[in-house]
Amino acid sequence: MTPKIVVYKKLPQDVLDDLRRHAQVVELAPAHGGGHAALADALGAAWADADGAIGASVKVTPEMVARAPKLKAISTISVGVDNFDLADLTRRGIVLAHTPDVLTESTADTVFALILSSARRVVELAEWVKAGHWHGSIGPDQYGVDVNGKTIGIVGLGRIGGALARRAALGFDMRVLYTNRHPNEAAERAYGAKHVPLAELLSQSDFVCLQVPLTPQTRHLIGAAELRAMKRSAILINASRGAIVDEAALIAALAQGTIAGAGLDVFEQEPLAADSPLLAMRNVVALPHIGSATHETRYAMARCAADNLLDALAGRLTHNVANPEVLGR
Ligand code: 8YV
Repeated sequence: MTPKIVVYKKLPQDVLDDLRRHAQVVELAPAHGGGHAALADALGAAWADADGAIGASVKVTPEMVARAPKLKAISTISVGVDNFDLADLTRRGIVLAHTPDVLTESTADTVFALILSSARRVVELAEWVKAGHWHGSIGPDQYGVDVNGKTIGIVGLGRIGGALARRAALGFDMRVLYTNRHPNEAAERAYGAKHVPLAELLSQSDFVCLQVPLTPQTRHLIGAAELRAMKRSAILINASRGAIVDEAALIAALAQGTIAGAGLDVFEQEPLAADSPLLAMRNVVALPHIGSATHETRYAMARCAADNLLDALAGRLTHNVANPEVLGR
């Protein structure tokens, strides 16, 4: 029996064609930014007898899953799996596959782009030049701070955190501190990374980089107290999930000078509201969740997710690839 697959994110044509060779495919690419509501409405009959689904950037709730009684597998085109209720999927015996590894290096590059552009005020000064303000040699008012030789604190030294540690230590001679559920001995040997409590990381780091998955335990991990524990000269970098930071507390901390700045690729609500106070702050670099957004990497993610789905439907992938025990390494 040919399986039925619902596709809810635009796929490269050759990947879609490949799926069509193995399954009946129904495309439900919601309008950009359609999100949860648009998908829930668009799912309708197509979802009710789906065997598999592939997509990203939309919350797939237990209520939606209950409306698809034949569902055997969901393949998310992302490494993050916070759009799913893992316990509910496990209880229903539904495989959830994700796309780790293929996006590690691109995402670590994005984190370093945030570090460098925040520290050296790249976005602000590029806009300053474009606005015609450059009339002579720049002065202390335009100076940034060094990245090389400074201390980076990586909260969550998993795949992306490890790639970040490599860039920091080998590329920028930085001291690497990290917190993690388990020590990462490979990073300690290769990059001199030091496993420390969060409080020590916050008080010692010039750049605090959040690289943990969003789980009930990491939601608002960084709040007012944690921001106060940081150096006043420190910069917070977040390219993992917005809700790991209490955004209201971050806005207050930036306004009060508790920390020096922030480089953000993710936000509690996305897209970020045009009237967010963050966008009026000179010491904030805000990006639209571009962590893995290169042509090469997004193609590799789509290819990986399609292969995962076909493997799961063929019974070659029979467990939750993304399960709580795996997350957070
Ligand atoms: C986006 C990401 O999800 O992989 C993740 O968890 O946050 C990003 O890669 C991407 O938009 C998925 O298509």
